[in-house]
Amino acid sequence: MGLTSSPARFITIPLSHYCERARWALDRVGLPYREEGHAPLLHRLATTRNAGRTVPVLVHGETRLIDSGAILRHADAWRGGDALYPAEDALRREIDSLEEDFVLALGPHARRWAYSHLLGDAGLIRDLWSREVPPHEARIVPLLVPIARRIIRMGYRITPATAERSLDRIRQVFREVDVRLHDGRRTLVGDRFSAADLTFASLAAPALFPSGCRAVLPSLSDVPEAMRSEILRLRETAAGEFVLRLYREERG
Ligand SMILES: N[C@@H](CCC(=O)N[C@@H](CS)C(=O)NCC(=O)O)C(=O)O
Repeated sequence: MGLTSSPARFITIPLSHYCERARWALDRVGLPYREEGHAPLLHRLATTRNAGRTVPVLVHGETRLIDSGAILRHADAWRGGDALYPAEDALRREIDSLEEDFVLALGPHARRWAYSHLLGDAGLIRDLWSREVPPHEARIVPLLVPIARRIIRMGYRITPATAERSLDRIRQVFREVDVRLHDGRRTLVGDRFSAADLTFASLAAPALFPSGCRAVLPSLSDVPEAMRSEILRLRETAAGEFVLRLYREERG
């Protein structure tokens, strides 16, 4: 284990599923941290000061990490290895490759699809962006919402057509995971929970709202009907059930 004794600074947007990915890894290995949640846009004051742009950012002693994947690897190494990434080369390669797929083919699409539904409800967005951020930021959120909604729509290229395509991509990744789980395995790679399971479960969270997820999420009853019914459908797939189980059994 590392020698740094003071808690790491963990800079987040509490709603973010990439932050949940890193948070889960830190919790899993028991690396002490203090989370500093920020409202979208205001997070940049904290991330740019630490040589980053996006969240999550982890500042642990002299080490600054500006990517959730780097935080997972750091957490594993801090624990002495073999916690999220098995030492065996073949398993490690399989996990790396699955993680890359989820980061590229699931993460951005789950976010775009979820925002395509949530951004339409200004009251809901105000509430989600105000939770678990400093009070002075929460007070600014109502002023921020109109401009931030436009920036997010542009930045993540959210239109009805792209949101539909993103939903297709989510379903496709879920189908691939369904196939992998078909032989009755309990984890995606090898016979132990790994970074591949953690990454899939956290990046799928905006499409499943798993109970036990520590990212800020709306309650199912508050989201538009079209979103709710799709989440319920996805929860019934083998991949969806798998994620709900991982949150129950492994998020702890
Ligand atoms: N590759 C990055 C991606 C993280 C990411 O896309 N974070 C989003 C929140 S989900 C973000 O910070 N968006 C605000 C921005 O781009 O400034 C990672 O895995 O850490």
